[in-house]
Amino acid sequence: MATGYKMPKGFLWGGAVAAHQLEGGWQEGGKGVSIADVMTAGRNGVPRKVTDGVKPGEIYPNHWGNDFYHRYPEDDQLFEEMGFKCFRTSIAWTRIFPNGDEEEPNEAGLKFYDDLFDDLLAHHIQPVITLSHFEIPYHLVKEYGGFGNRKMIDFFVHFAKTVFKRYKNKVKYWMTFNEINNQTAWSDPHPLLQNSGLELGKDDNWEQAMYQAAHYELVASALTVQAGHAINPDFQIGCMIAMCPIYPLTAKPSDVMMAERAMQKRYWFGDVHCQGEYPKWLPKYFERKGFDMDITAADLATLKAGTVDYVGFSYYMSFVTKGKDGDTDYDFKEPDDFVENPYVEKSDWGWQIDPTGLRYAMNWMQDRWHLPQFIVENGFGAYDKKEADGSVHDDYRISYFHDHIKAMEEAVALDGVDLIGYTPWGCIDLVSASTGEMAKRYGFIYVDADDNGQGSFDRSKKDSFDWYKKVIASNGEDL
Ligand code: P53
Repeated sequence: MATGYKMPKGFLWGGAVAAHQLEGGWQEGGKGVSIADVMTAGRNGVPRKVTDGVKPGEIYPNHWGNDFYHRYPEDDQLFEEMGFKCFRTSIAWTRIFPNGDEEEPNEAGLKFYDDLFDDLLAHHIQPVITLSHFEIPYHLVKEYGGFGNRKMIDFFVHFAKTVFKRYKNKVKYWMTFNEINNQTAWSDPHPLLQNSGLELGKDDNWEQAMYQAAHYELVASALTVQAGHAINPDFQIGCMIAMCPIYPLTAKPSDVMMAERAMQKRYWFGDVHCQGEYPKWLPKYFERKGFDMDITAADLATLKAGTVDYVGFSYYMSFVTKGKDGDTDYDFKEPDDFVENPYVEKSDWGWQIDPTGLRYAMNWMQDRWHLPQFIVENGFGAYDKKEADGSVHDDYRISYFHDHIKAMEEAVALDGVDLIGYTPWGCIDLVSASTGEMAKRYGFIYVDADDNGQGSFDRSKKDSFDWYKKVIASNGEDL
């Protein structure tokens, strides 16, 4: 029965992952150590730690991931069977530049992605590539302080140009920095470490450091967009925003004002990426806070000249905030100023489930940024139970996808949002970014491995595999 709307012709149905969360092979093919390789395993409610190098006795789940490095031919076959038109992954920076500051790239690393992309293309699946997905070379963090240092712009642009030239006939869709805006959150593991590689604790003024690192990343992104278009004018180069709309708890004006401030603080990154300009409130905020920022006139010209072609975004959940009595600055701080939404359910990890929030966010972005959109992550992390016969009855996941895809299709068919494609997160089980668990599973494909890397790593289909296959086969009509 047709319960959904057909998506436009050529719509890119697929799946999404990131190199460090599934490849494993952390020391193979000359790969260097990335920030993900020094992150220990956490658990639900127990944050991961970043250690000073790889320490004996600690568990580092990204060292093995789901072993995609060795098994991708089998996985690509399964993706084709589901009907994938595209597959989003990242290029591990440390496979190409093991330390990050080399002049010459590592040929074995380049060859790995050549082979992977060729295999995907042979299965009629186009690669969609993130350049930086929480994978900064650890050497750049230690020696340069990550994106707290302006030199990082050159290292990143050199990396981007190298892979643009190498894969210019294999990859069309690119993104610069994964979830660049998650750095605004003060939580464990701190997204600043994952994203910008800033060494926290060294800097008393973390907030100023965050804005400075973000600025250098935005300049690097803008230079990358320009370089990419010069290498291949057909490239589509997007940003990647973690889209979690923030609602006011009530109609009380101070709640509404706080929610607006919260949205400004999470989404100004998108304003710079898409419009090439800082929003008006931000210089005022820097001034009020006494932040001493290194933002030059040349940087501002670069930002203007390097706006993105599309908005890539993740959507998992929405948030809620409320105003504070007497706070006329509405100085929103995440996550302290979040409150629970009494109207929605939550996952086992406390992520609020809100399909309408996806349609709301798509409308909000279309009206604000006026660019094509690409949903490059969406999904439901859950504990799965593998039955004795090998099956996994993940009806909760099917239900999550049903409701979110329906909301997405309404945004396209009824609201006119310009959407390129949809790639659910963790289409094959992989290591969780926030907790390092395998047990927080997202996949249509089950991987037999536990949090300590024990198991056969064999692949099998969950019930959601056939459900998603049917959705793709009907181009979104049959949900
Ligand atoms: P995990 C926070 C909020 C929303 C998305 O997350 C987030 C995060 C940071 O964890 O991350 C994205 O694995 C990210 C992926 C990540 C995925 O969402 O913590 O781009 O790398 O795996 C899901 O459940």
